[in-house]
Amino acid sequence: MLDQKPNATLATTDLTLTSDILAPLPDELRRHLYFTLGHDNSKAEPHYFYQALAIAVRDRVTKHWRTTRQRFAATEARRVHYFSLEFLLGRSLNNAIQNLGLDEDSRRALHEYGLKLEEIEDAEPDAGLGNGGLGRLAACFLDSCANLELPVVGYGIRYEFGMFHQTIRDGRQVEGPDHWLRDGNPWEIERPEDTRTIKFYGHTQRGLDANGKPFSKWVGAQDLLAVPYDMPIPGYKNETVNTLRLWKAEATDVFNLEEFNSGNYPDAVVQKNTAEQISMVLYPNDASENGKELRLKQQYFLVSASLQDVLAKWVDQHGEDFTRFGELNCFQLNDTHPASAVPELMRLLMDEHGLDWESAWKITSGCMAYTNHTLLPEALERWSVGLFSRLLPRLLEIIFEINERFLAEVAKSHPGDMELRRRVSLVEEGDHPHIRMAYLSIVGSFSVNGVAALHTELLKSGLFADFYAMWPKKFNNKTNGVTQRRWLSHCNPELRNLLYETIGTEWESDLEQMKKLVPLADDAAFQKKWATVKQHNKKRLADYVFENTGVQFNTAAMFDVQVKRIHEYKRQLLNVLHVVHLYDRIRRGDTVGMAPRCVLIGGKAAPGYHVAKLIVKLINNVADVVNNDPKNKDMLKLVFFPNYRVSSMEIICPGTELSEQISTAGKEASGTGNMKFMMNGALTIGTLDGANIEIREQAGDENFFLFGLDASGVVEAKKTYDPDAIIAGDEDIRRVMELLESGHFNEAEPGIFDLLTKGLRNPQDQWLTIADLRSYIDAQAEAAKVYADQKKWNRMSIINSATSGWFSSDRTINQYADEIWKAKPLRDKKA
Ligand code: B1H
Repeated sequence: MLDQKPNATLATTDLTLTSDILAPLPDELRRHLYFTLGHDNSKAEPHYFYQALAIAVRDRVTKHWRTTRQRFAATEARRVHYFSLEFLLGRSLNNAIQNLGLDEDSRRALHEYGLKLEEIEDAEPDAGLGNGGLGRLAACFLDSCANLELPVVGYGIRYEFGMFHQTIRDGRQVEGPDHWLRDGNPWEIERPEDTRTIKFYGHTQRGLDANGKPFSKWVGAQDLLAVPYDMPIPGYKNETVNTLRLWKAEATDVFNLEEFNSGNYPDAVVQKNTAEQISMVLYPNDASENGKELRLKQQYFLVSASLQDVLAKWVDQHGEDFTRFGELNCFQLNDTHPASAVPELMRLLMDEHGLDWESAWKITSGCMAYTNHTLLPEALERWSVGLFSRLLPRLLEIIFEINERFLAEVAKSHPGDMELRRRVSLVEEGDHPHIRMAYLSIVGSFSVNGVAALHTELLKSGLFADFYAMWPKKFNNKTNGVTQRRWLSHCNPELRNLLYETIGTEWESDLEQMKKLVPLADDAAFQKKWATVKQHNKKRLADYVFENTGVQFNTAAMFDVQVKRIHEYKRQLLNVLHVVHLYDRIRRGDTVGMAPRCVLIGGKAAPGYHVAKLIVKLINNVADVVNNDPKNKDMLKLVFFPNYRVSSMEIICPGTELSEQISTAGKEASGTGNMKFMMNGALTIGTLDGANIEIREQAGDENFFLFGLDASGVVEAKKTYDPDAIIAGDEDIRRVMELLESGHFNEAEPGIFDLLTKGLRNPQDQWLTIADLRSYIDAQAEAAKVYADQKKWNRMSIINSATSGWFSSDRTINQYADEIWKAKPLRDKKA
């Protein structure tokens, strides 16, 4: 079946040639189906076609992967290592097909079997190795780094189970396991030769070396293995393929053998399980306390394996000379989750490579960079000193010494200011002292960045003000972005084609080109095409909603969407209150000026977050009542979309008209869903929070539905907040609360929502939902009014897409590369 080229033989020793003997894609598909998977092609399930096509495409990726590695190895330039506990990749097949320009070939190959590419792509499970925005950001960043040909490697954990699977039973969230690797993963290659050994527990021993210098050793530790699995990250049509290296935990053979020989076979197996637990499951908490020993183990496991990996490659190339290590390496820490990289690099440089403290510190603090993603106090990591000393005794020693030296400096620069020293100490004192991981990251890094302009300002003026006063130059902003290859080109093929015919193809690697649409915003012919595309995407979304919920969306109605993790600060409750308000109006017969709406809410609640789970239940109950009320003749629909994930956003965001970005101002660091919606022509209704502010700046105030308090207004309002008075003084709001509190949505289960309604009425309510409700209702009415004028709406929609260039992760990554990493693209000079 192989295309026998005369000069290509499998016996060749030049591996670069083997890729040239790949047959045309249809032949490769057949070969893999038949030989690799052992299937009779006439009866195979879509799943096997997916596998076969994925392997065939991967083989083509492999060629560029090898040449990229060779190119990087041959160049002396700063390498970047992106450390993250999460990489929310979603699906890989279409991404690879698109980036390698294999779309037509793939379709042709499947056509022979009467199959469509889309059906086959649906058989791929999402790689859900992340919670939400932070994990998806890491995935978008890898895509942009490959697109820009930057020498960046992602380092993470190969969780056996990703983000849990969510189903809804009786309106409540039920979690199920996400065994995404069950049928094998064609996108990974195991690299056992790069296995690293990781230590836990034990204790430290102090002594004097031959020169009489004191040293400390980590002894009596338990070992386990970190085995790397590499995933290719293809760049967009540039023959660059970068690497995401994910570690799997395994027990060491030595350990098992000892137990086995002592006749203790069951114990050996138990040890193996304990070791493998470390990479077993992603913690699904998103921006709130994890606090568990296993989580700290995961963090250190990732950090130690990755640093050892980088150091081993350094030593291969440069021997034990670390003079230029800091100049040629940079570690970007995705929040504090990998913050133990600071003491671990110190340990490796000193204990394993013999450097003294000063040299090790100069290197470490010169190559670590830290990104903060949240101001929420419950998400700021603090690890108990007790746990740290048990699990990572040598690291704790190093952290204490970093702290001592740092506080001595503070004492010198601020003599007598004990209060300052207490505030900035890496150790929070008390009955149960804790390590403040954010402070450790700041002290150990040369760069600290926030993820949107407002967020960075709030870091500087609030949370990290003392550190900002000490080191103003360390602090910088890098507003988040998303990759337009996935979030426009791939997920919205009809819009992609319209853009191709209107402004060409350059926007795929330079999103600022979208500006060329601005002059067309009022062009009647273009508006018509624009509206037709949106209409088709709404149909696609309506079908998807029907398949997943049984609820039929009317495609003539406004599609109003809020998808993100369920969290009080994101205020899904505010959205529900508005829906209840519309429902109340419909029941009163007051529908003048109301636009028919289909409201979709989706997202996962952390399994232990009771209030968030109750909000899911409320959404489902309200949906049930609203959708089945005979008075409601298709004016209003509400659905809770189950198991929201990357691949569902790919269908949801092109079909969305109104994007809900309604967090309490000052709480959402950036948001990235907001950017995906904007690119796809949705209008935003939102507060002045996170990147919403920049979205409004780019699109223009007149193309954004603004409401609510701003961040300083929130601080001010809290002082005198009286929700009961607001409710009593506003007839619409009073009626909404009455409906909720009368049990109208929970007749069979009285009282179940009391926690929520009491929370809304609580003067201490942190999220100020009632404070913003009037303003929100009015902004929603304004949106409905504009929606009635489709010419105006389409104009605003076009302007939003046209001005979304700033929100490409290519722009973000260019800024990281220029301003933090000092990394240069390794251009493949094409002939
Ligand atoms: C964000 C997290 C997060 N901020 C802890 N913080 C986690 C914190 O498992 N944990 O322990 C997981 C995630 N995630 C999000 O980051 C912000 O809330 C968004 O506003 C932001 O857009 C996103 C990317 O910067």
